[in-house]
Parts: sequence; structure tokens; C-alpha cells
Amino acid sequence: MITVDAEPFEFSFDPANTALIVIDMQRDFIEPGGFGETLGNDISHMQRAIGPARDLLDLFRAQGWPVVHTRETHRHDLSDCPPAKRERGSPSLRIGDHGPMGRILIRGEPGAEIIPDLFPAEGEIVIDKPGKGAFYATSLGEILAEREIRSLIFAGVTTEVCVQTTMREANDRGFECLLIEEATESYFPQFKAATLDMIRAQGGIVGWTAPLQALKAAVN
Ligand code: TIU
Repeated sequence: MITVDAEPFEFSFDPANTALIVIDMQRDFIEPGGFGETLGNDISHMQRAIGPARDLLDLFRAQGWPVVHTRETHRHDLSDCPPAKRERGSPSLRIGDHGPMGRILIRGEPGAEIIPDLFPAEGEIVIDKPGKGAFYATSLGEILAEREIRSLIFAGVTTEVCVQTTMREANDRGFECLLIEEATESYFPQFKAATLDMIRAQGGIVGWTAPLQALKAAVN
């Protein structure tokens, strides 16, 4: 077992039953002209998570531990995009509309792809998900069960939307979940801070959080 100095208390995991899950580090959330920006967000906040997420990936790759990447995407015909999701609010471009990186959040379009710094390596699992949570309408649960994964270490964007939703889904399914603090970001710094707090409140009601250095120190 490896024990990490985490909050609200130590997080222990068996590397044989642990995966890294990198949530939605896609061009559509991080680069100009994508879904994040079309919703009216300041995408510059996303930059901070890239280096730490890359460090985490390098750590897992060096150890030969499993890595899962997710992408929030929809089918070309939008049959997996509820109208309630597409029609909400008044974005400058909606899901499926044509933007500078192709159709917004559509599978196979340039904007839906994971950014080059974090691009999946051969053999890493990539999950396309139509929702904010990575378990809803995907085979993630079955894939993790097949591999006997019981602990998940999280990175990705955004902290309070797809990362937190997926952590909550995983927590309800019995996974032990650790979020690496610098490897996640929100368009709203106050939402990131609040999400970290609510995850680890009440004795780790959703899971644990830890700085990257705490994980590195525990592994090396
Ligand atoms: N808008 C926002 O903060 N996030 C999303 O729409 N998706 C993810 O978090 N990936």
C-alpha cells in the first residue's frame, strides 16, 4: 500500500487496484473558440492545471499504472445530447454548432480532442461521455470492474462540474477517490476552492484531496 499525506486524513491505495482518471482536458474547454469560451468563461484559468496534470500522467506512465482519459462529446446527430443541455442559456455557439475548432463538443472534431500536452498514449483508456459524470451512459464502470480498480486518482476540468460529478458518481459506486489539487481547475477560482472543501468535509464525504507533491513523495 502507498499512503499519501492527504486531507481530511491519509489516503492509502494499492497501485495494483488504482487508476488515474484525467477528466475532459479537451481543446474545447481550454483553447479559444471552444465550448468553455462560448459559455462566456475566462479560459485562461485552465492553463494552471496542464503542467501538474502532465506530471501526474508522467508519474503513472513511469510506474506502468493504468490511465483513463475522458472527453465530454456528443454524436454527430446529437442523438445523445438532450435538448435541455443544448438549449440552456445563451452561449455564442451551442453544442453542435460550427466554431473555429470544428463543431462544438462533437466526437471526432478537432476541438473535442484532448490537448497535445496530455494526449493519450497507446494503451490508455479513452471514454467519450455525453454527460458531466463519466459513469453515465458509458462503459467506464464495466472497464474499471474488469481491471479490479478500486481507487481513483483524479485530475482534469472543471473542478466543480465534470470532476466533482464524476467523483460523486465514483464515490457512490464504492471507489476511494483522491483529487490532486493543482491538477484540476475551474473557470471560477472560488468554485474550485469550495469544491475541494466540500469533497473533504465531513470526514471525506466524497473523498480526499492532496497536493501533487504529497503523492510524488509517497510514490518515490
Ligand atoms: N462548463 C463547465 O464548467 N464544465 C463543463 O461544461 N464540462 C466539464 O467540466 N468538463
